[in-house]
Amino acid sequence: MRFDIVTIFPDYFAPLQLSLVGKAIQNGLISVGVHDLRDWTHDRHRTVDDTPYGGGAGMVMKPEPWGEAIDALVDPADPPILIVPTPSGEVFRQSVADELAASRRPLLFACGRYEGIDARVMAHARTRLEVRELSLGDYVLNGGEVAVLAMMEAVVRLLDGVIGNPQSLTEESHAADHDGLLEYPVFTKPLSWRGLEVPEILLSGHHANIAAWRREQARQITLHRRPELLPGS
Ligand code: JEK
Repeated sequence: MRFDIVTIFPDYFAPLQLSLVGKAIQNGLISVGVHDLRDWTHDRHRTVDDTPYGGGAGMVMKPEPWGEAIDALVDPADPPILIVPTPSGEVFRQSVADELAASRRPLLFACGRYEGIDARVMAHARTRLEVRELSLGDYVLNGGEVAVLAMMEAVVRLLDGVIGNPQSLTEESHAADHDGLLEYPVFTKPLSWRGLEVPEILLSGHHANIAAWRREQARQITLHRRPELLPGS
């Protein structure tokens, strides 16, 4: 699967060489291009921003470099989904990660900065491409870069062959079994640590009782932290 990222901070994406996404690149399961938006400017100062029409604080990203970048990176024979992180986007949930991974389409990420990108860039792209304006969540970041790192990690770990142990994804896809509840707590060795013991039930070997205990723990945690996820709320 192909990923391209346009940003004024290419160095932000050095962490993609690490960990799971880095291994997926090394194994040839994905390929990633990181591109500096300023490469599509033509003035001496490589300007990417200007003052907002209608007034207001801050600056807005100019449309022309974005138009040229998208033109250069789109292969009409294999058109990407254009993903634009924005605080006003549809929330990026697991269901969105699932859709993007299943699409197998190339993903082209446009990282804005300042107050965002001139809206005509998205309007024009929509005439040729599928465009998704997505938000990581209800808080304000300074730009799209962190959102792209999170979205890419969520998509890449779903691709066939990326996770060494496919069982861990199979169990996740059974999340329906867990009624969409939050995770139960997990424990490993040692049995006693700083005066805290592993719950005895987990040592019993009684799988049905363990499953019932975990379901109840998940229900309690969900009730306290995310009551809106409980059925009938
Ligand atoms: C992309 C630029 C910064 C900051 C103005 C006024 C209330 C903010 C843009 N979950 C997410 N949070 N933030 C982003 C995100 C932020 C971005 C860009 C994504 C490009 N910025 C910025 C302030 C404002 N708004 C009204 C909200 C706009 C994001 C994601 N994904």
